[in-house]
Amino acid sequence: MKTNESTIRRPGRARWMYTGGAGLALALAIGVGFMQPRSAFGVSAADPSATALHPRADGTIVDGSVYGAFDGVGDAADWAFANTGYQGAITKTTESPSNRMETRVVWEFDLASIAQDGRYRASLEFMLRGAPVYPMPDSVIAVYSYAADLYESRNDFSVGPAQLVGLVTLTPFQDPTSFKLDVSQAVRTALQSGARKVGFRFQIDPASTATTSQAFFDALDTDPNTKPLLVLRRLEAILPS
Ligand SMILES: [Ca+2]
Ligand SMILES: [Ca+2]
Repeated sequence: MKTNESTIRRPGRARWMYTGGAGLALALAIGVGFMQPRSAFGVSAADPSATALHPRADGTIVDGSVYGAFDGVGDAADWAFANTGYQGAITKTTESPSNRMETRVVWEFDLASIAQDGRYRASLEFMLRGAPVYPMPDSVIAVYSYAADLYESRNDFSVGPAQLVGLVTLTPFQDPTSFKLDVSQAVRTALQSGARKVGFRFQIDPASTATTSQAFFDALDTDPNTKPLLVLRRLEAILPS
């Protein structure tokens, strides 16, 4: 569930209007040049009871379009962005029957340094912005935890077992917005099972009936501070003794 949301206003930027046609998939993919790397968080630096983890592995995985059958199975990893350092198009479009596609973004965290007793409250903190596409309905992003292996691979597109940890909604042209999801249960399960790693997959809500949905991470491969943070706080530092 969404536990917190605040909007950070950014300077105005150019907009464009979707007029249909073959350019849609490409425009959806590249976000029409609005990548704005930024340091989003730093939430935990001032809190001595918190541990903040950057992802150990991450990537954008695509299903469909020219990359393979549109069948719920990932066809390529870091599609289109491998040489740009760019991460982060969460997209699904079925408007064109001949060019259906979906991209999902995954983040995997190493919990090896975290005490295995699981006595933590954990939050996943991240920023998303809306797609610069009009008209487009609101995009509902589903965030799932899944069994991570700390490698980016095509099967991260759908690997399980996956558990829904929250939904967030982005409107078209929504400015970069910070979100925080409670992922305590997913982290506790990963620690107590002995796996000591956890992944989070961001994808368009499977229940959505929209023919085109999209939101973006503005994250850079070269700058961990632009990526989601997993923030853990010991329960004894939070709860009264
Ligand atoms: Ca496929
Ligand atoms: Ca993986």
